[in-house]
Amino acid sequence: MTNALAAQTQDATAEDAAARDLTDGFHLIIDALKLNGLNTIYGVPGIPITDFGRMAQAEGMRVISFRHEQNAGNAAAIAGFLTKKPGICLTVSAPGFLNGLTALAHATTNCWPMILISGSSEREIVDLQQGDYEEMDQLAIAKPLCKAAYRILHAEDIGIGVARAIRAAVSGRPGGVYLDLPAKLFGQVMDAAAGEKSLVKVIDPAPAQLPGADAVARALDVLKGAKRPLIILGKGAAYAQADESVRAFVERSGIPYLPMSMAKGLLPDDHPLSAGAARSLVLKESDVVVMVGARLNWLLSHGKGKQWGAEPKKFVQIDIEPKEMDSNVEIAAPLVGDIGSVLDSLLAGMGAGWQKPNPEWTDTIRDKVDGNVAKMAPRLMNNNSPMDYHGALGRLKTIIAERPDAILVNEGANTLDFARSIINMSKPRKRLDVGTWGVMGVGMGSAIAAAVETGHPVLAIEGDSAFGFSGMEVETICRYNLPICVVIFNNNGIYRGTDSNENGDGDPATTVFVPDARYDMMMQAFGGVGVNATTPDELARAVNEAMDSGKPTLINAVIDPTAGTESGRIGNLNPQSVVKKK
Ligand code: OXT
Ligand code: ADP
Ligand code: MG
Repeated sequence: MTNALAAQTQDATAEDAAARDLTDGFHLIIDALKLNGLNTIYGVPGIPITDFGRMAQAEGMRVISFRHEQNAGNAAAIAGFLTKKPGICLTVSAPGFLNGLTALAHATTNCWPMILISGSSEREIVDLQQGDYEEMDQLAIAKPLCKAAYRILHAEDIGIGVARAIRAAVSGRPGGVYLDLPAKLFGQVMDAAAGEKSLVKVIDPAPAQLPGADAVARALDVLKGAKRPLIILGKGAAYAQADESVRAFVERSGIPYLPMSMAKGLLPDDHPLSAGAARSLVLKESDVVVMVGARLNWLLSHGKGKQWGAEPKKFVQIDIEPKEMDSNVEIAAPLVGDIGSVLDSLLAGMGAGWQKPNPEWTDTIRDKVDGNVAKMAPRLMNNNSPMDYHGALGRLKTIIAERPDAILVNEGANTLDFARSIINMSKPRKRLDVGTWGVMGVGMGSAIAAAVETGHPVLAIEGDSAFGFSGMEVETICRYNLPICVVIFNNNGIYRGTDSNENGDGDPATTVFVPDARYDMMMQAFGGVGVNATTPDELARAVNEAMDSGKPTLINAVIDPTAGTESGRIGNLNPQSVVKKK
């Protein structure tokens, strides 16, 4: 070895040693996330977080790069719902942050844990409003739209900052948390040993919350006095992963249950106590209603009005959030606690002498369910071309029944409402949809997170409008080769494809799209499988093939443009104009 080379080698070793003793913001954030079992990031790269994404990937994290932050955020939100751990979304400053913020607000509204981590510009310049690159006071903007918002300014605070974010996201009522990381933080250097010591592994992030004995006794008293009791299961019950307790409570009590949309499958939809196909009847006729992780919001007409019948009802409500009680109507027996603990306490209190409801009540419900199911059955068999919702969904119902582990993603208006009532779910957390806001655009993000988090095949049933909000992510699906089959219910528009513009200026009506578009070709553009299906049989063949092969697939399902109705089943929420047309 020449002297010069030996000297060079020595320098390099000294440098390596020095480097080994130091760490920086980049690595501390990665280490803090990994220490807490958060190993997947959904995001879009760019200044100042490009290198962070690269390093996270190099350090063994799964980093899924999207085409738009809102979709990455929706993926993180649904990852939170599926795993009970905060889903992580990573965005660049100002515009990227704002793109992710809708998803953070969506996660908060739905009570799902998520952390939006965003890079931000230089504090000194932002605070003096001197016009930095992508300048924005992101922390202030995020605060009203999420459960908690924090900023970390110093590398030694990263451990505590990440721990705070995790605890805020998952404890109590889960929700979205914003974590602001100014660009300068990433490069801050500190001693590696001190850095390691500064990290925090969050112990018991969502502690069990037991209800008081008096609250349990009160609830059981109310239930014992019921003649026509009903259980409503909400997506909080699905989130809680207390599946055995939910099943035991329903079956031991013998009380019929109504699943909210994302609670379908907690018990199989064809369970003898399911009142899903007798919704109107049970809401109207029940006298005592036990809410389990469901809110009395717009989806349940706020617990009052015509839908709930003339007789006053008594509500028992199980929720982790005390403020939820009495939010819309009086709650006769509030049970504040986590669903598993509360249901187990109720089960213990029911004892051996528990009286199941009078068969007159359960038989009436059974008759209604059987009647409604029988009425729908023949419509699901049709092989019409162009397809209607029933013919197409009838085939997809069979496919989901044959593949109980597959995850169903669903958005649209008619596409959503018909699929919800037609397709039975048989396992918990297998149905992912538009949630509390009825928001379009969650489809591809949800599908990607479902595939990434569970490894199971995903069937995404999408209205053509709904799909358009996140459609570019088909490239992401192909890039990561995910087992996702997207079926677009293409009826040429929003609700129907038949509207015309009464102005006569030649512009299309506001609710219609390019007729007979071939969405399948979008998938082909990125190397996936694209199929145009014009009959239910063709559709079934293509979906079965996709679910068997696991290849990224998009099926353009040609639906009769006249088949849908305005706003699906919630047309009543549209305001009406009193001005007569000229
Ligand atoms: O008991 P009764 O007799 O009443 O019968 C009920 C059940 O008992 C029975 N049933 C059954 N019968 C037989 N067999 C079985 N298995 C069975 N199961 C049930 O069926 C009926 C109905 O049951 P269901 O569904 O349980 O009950 P119901 O009464 O519908 O429940 C009430 C609700 C409120 C709980 C329910 O309707 C619900 O969950 N609704 C959610 C609705 C929703 O969120 N919709 C999405 C929003 S609409 C609109 O806003 C859209 N936009 C605007 C927009 C949005 N949203 N977001 C953003 C970011 N920008 C803009 C847009 C752009 S939708 C939309 C696009 C639409 O176009 P697409 O092309 O995407 O879609 P298409 O419409 O297909 O064209
Ligand atoms: P749905 O739309 O299905 O009716 P909501 O989102 O309205 O459901 O309600 C979910 C409820 O579940 C929220 O009020 C939330 O506080 C509650 N919740 C979430 N997780 C838990 C849990 N582990 N234990 C008890 N309640 C929970
Ligand atoms: Mg449509």
